[in-house]
Amino acid sequence: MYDKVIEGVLNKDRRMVARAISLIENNDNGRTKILSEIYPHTGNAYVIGITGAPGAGKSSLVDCLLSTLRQQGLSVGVIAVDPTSPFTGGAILGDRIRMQEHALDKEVFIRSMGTRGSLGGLSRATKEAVQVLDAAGKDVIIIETVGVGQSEVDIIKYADTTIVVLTPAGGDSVQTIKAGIMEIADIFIVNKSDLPGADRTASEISMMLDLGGSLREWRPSIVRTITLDGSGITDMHKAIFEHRDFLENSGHLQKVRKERIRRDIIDLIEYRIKSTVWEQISGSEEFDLLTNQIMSRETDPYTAAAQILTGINLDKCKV
Ligand SMILES: Nc1nc2c(ncn2[C@@H]2O[C@H](COP(=O)(O)OP(=O)(O)OP(=O)(O)O)[C@@H](O)[C@H]2O)c(=O)[nH]1
Ligand SMILES: [Mg+2]
Repeated sequence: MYDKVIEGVLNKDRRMVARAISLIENNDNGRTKILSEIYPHTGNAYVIGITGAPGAGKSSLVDCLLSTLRQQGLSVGVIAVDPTSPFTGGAILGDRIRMQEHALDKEVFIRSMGTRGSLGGLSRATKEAVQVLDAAGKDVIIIETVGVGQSEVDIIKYADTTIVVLTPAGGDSVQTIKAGIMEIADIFIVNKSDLPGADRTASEISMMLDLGGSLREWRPSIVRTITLDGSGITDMHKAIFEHRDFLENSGHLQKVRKERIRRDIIDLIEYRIKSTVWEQISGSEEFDLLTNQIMSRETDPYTAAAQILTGINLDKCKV
């Protein structure tokens, strides 16, 4: 069965792409096989991350971007990560309506992913879904995620170009947005620029960049957009490709991708060790006993950890 899925992905069969992502998401037994066999066919897609507060207009911007990318003849995959939704395996209603026109386009694949699965599973599954779309020949992959938790910031680390969407609303949006998210932006979008305060928001971002005295060679672009009438969308598109050119010409793209591979290997090793250890200690009497001994101060967690480790068989995680 897995061979059929793998072949389907490589042949750009949409149903099989969807199937592969579901299997990965559910941590199916075939997950590793699928991912390792498609891996040689990955590395060609350009990944764009788009993040920002709930309702900032991310999906609307993705929809506009889909149009410009399609006009360029590029095939596109979209993964909308919805950390608030336990549902998965299909588009969220709002996004479905917003991107409806593109959903019928065979060169566009839209998928939303919820929080089903374990902690940290969200970023893992999203990262792996990117690999599936990459192997299926998508030229560009867009990850939309609400900029709230650490897990979402982690996902964005897998993007080549990261777009942070802000809105003029409130006036102090720039101050309240999480520092971690500000730092990962390659492009700032001030969406809903039809609302008052857009200029102020844009200049606040600019000031913040000046104050930051950033050592980064790339100064993030600031683009004002109105998705309602498409204003600024061409500029956003241009900014993305300028950033891509910068990454390619400066050698940063290679560097960043290499760093990402190293992190992937470490993540995989950690994951295997953790689950092997967990399998062996959960429900073990020794674990229970030591916990009680720590409670009564007969021993301490440091000694206990060392003692447990001596009994752990790590051979199991090497296969
Ligand atoms: N005035 C105005 N409203 C906009 C603009 N762009 C989007 N909106 C509206 O903002 C609301 C949220 O848009 P979405 O594109 O769903 O925003 P989002 O960031 O994807 O939202 P979540 O995925 O729920 O976090 C919708 O009602 C849009 O119609 C804009 O440029 N101007
Ligand atoms: Mg959205």
